[in-house]
Amino acid sequence: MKTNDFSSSSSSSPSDRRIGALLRHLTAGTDADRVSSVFASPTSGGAGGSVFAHLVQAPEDAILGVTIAYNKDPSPIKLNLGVGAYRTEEGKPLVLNVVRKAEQQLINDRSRIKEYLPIVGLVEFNKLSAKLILGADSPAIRENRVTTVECLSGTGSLRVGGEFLARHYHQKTIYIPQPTWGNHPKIFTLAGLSVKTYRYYDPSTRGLNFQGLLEDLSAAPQGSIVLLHACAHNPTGVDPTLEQWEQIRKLMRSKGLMPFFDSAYQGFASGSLDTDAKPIRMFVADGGELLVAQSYAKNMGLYGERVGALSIVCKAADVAGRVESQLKLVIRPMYSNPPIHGASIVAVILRDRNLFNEWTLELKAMADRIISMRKQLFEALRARGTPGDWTHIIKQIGMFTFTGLNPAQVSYMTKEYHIYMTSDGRISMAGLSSKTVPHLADAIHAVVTKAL
Ligand code: KET
Repeated sequence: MKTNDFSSSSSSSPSDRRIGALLRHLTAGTDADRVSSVFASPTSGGAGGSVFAHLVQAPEDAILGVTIAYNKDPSPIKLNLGVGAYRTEEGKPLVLNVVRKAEQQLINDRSRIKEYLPIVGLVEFNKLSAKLILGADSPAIRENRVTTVECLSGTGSLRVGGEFLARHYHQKTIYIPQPTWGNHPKIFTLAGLSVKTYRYYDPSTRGLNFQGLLEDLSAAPQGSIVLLHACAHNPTGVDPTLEQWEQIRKLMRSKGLMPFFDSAYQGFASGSLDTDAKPIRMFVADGGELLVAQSYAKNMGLYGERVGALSIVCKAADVAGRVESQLKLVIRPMYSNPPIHGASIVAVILRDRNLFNEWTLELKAMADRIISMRKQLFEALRARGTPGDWTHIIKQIGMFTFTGLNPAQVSYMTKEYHIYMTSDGRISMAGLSSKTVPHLADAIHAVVTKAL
């Protein structure tokens, strides 16, 4: 088990840890002189110079920076497989039909106003979101043991949940899988938690390192927080089986480890909303407590609307009420209250049986298109006789394939083929189409036969 640089002592207070993390963040990659210049007199800008002149250029984000590089490329054959955002067969972003219908309904309703929402967001949206993830018949919902707050998509939900735990939970360490979505360590460190990793992926099998996972969670201190990808693990596309989830659940409950689920892809893994929520529901069914961060970015295509929810399942209704009161104290100074539009769209779709059914069909169509891209890419490599075992392309689940290509190979593919992807070799299958599969297969074939 590894402790990363970004983690800090678990004995300091959340605000100390946050300040420490911010300092490390600010001074990363600088030498001692430059570090001290951060604290030089703020008015020492020099003759007409800026007081910010000492700033070093920060690198672009490892995922979102790929799109920036792609946008700058004038090549007509360029292909963006970086960010996890769905594209149609024509390579275009998709606004779901149900979303258009819901928006029309909202616009036609002249009684709608633009007042502030409560700190916890749109209450109907919160109730419907809890039902969507925990199941309509969830005992926790029936017993009023769940509190749900609308947050700024998945990222905001993780951030609010992280800060709530840093303030009120007795253990300040969160274990995240190795590897994981690149924003996780930053979100939780800045929320005031210490971040450690547990083994997850085995590059030699391109599958789950289940033994390593169990060993690391067994060795974690009693009560530690554990970040779990609910489904469609990012970036590996490797999920535990339901039997493995059951073993993880038993182990975690026996050690009082606190599950914090990140559900950014509900419906995208299997095509079914209920199937993809099963691991979470297994943990709810045992009566224990947990957190879950939900995002509607991918499954409703509401990326830029920033709509998501944080639910905390508690053991008793009175506790859930007090938890909610404390969540409000986390949210109010952060962004006061969440936006109204995206949550209203989701509420319209989730409350209406017809729209809901239509949504599930559109979602299934997106998931199916991704699965068909997996098959096409696999076949294209087979047809080219590309050396190596590529069955992981069809075995992995969700939006991404973790190809196993190394950073040198990725950069060659970008330079020579104008194919953009994250340097860890992750490709967004949702960005691929039947027309672009041959180009990608040519590039992969070239790069693996080149021995870069
Ligand atoms: N969790 C995971 C696992 C995740 O992959 C993402 C986004 C999020 C949370 C946050 O999504 P939000 O838009 O805040 O609801 N991942 C894709 C986009 C990004 O990096 O922001 C990606 O990995 O490409």
